[in-house]
Amino acid sequence: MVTLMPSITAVRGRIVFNSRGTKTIEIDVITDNKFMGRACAPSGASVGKFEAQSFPENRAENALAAFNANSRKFVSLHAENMQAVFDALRSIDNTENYNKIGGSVAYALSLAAVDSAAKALNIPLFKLLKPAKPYHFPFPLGNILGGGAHAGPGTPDIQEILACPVGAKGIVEALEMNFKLHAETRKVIESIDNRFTYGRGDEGAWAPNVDNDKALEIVEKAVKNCGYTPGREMAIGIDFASSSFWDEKIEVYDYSRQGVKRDTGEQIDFASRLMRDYKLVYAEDPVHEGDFESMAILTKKNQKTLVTGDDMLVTNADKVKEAVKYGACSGAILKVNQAGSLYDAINFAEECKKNSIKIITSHRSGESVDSHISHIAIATESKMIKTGVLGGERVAKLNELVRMTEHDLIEGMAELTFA
Ligand code: 2PG
Ligand code: MG
Repeated sequence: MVTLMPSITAVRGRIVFNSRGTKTIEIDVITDNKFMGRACAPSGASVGKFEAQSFPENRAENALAAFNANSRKFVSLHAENMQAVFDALRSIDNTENYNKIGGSVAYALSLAAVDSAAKALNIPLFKLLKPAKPYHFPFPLGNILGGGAHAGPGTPDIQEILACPVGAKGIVEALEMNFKLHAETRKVIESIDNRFTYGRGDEGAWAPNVDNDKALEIVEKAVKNCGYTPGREMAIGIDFASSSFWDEKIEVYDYSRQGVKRDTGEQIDFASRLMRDYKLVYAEDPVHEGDFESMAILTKKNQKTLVTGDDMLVTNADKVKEAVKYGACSGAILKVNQAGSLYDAINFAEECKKNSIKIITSHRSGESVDSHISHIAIATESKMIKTGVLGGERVAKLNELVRMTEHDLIEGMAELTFA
């Protein structure tokens, strides 16, 4: 049987709004005149220095204008061919960070293209991205309680305290465990603060007026109240996002909300203590994005924790090579929009796999209701998917995982052994 490759017959871009109400780029790709793929670029609040730049001169209008001026270059490409889309983007913008056309265009175009190709070929997106088994569900890493760049004054300096239901036997059970913990956490906060307003940050995590230590105690108590043993059925994780409170002039981590400053040695000790005391399964960006040496110390010292680079790696294959030289990470966040196009992100995933670094596919704090990342997580053999717990744009990704249980191609949960 001859399978004809789906060809792009039209593209269309527009400015829409993300979950924070700020402008972003959405692109439609039409394949074979009738199969429409659509993708909307997300955006971060804690942004790595070396990420793709979302918009030229930080204006969504400029990204749309650059896309419209070049849109004909994408017509007649094979929609499933990620490299062809990448090459066309690169013929327009060869800058390292996509500052001419905008990372938002690279993201939305490359995702919309494979979305339309999957529809034309009548296969699920994860199968288009990875044609052969094995396929496994990633563990949902849910943001339970947070602060930092995602919430206002009074909340913890630490950006995210996360839950990973490591004991779950299936994806639906895993999601239910995270929902239960999120609800229980609210009750624990109320029990210590009768003025708690139920405020939540950008990703739906509770944003109470507590310091970092109290925040961790609250989540640990909620885990126990749910009947789970921390680290056994339900494990805790942290995204420190420490670049956002690293003061490079005086070389200290400035926990300004708590009124504490830590130098590099103290930060390593603090992060290690939290990993040990709370049996953390996951620790993201415990030191700032440029400090590969300290990450290496933490990775070596804490082998039961996925010591993960986000701002440090910015979904960039060359950064992974650098990290490997130091032994800097055991885990790596994959966010397509940090890299730019899907092709860039898949290269990053290959580099991680080659070096046995575990992949965690992630949302951004500013999101849409798209659910492509649920497919990308499965196709890249991610161990976890970081998507938040509550909020329509978060639940959209989780519900896509639920729908995926209808594909008997997917064989249970990912293996979560670290050594
Ligand atoms: C992070 C992300 C997602 P942002 O730091 O990992 O949780 O946040 O999208 O704001 O960078
Ligand atoms: Mg992060």
